[in-house]
Amino acid sequence: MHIMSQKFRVLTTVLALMLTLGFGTTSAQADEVLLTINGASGNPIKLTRAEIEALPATSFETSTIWTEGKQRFTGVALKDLLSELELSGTTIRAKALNDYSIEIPATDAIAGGPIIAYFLNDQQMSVRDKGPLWIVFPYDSDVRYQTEVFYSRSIWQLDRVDVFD
Ligand SMILES: Nc1nc2c(c(=O)[nH]1)N[C@H]1C(S)=C(S)[C@@H](COP(=O)(O)O)O[C@H]1N2
Ligand SMILES: [Mo]
Repeated sequence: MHIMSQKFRVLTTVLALMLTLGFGTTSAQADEVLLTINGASGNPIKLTRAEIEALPATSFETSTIWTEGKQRFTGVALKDLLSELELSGTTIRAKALNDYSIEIPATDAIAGGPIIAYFLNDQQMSVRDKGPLWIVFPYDSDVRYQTEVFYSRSIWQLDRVDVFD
């Protein structure tokens, strides 16, 4: 009887720990607002990690000037983000946590073009590793993307996007 209750206590403690360390952490991150979008409508759209991951996903492999060897990026294509949220405009101003800011012409948002990546090799990226959101182009697919103009549009630690004309 005594041994049983002790086992039960150990079991419930382990379960509680799993909930707080495992499940708890995961849902907190899923609920975290990663991106604030301002379009013509005026009301800012705040997207959590879960909401961003629920948008149509695109993956590609490419090398980059910031990483070694081929890397697999997964995210929402800029094109799909604009269409899913019904955002229109000629220009996308992207801003980073460190207040780096760059304008990306909406004409860049094409199929086979840039994505807002949230996974690098199927793993979340920490702020230290250019995450949690990083606009990446499929550099290997087009030499045009292997230029300073597109490197400058490859904004990491992205947290705000404004779409305007
Ligand atoms: N968040 C963030 N993204 C950024 C930058 C930056 O300062 N902060 N610099 C941009 C510029 S101007 C270029 S050319 C490329 C390359 O930067 P690097 O040479 O410092 O790696 O990253 C771009 N993305
Ligand atoms: Mo640059």
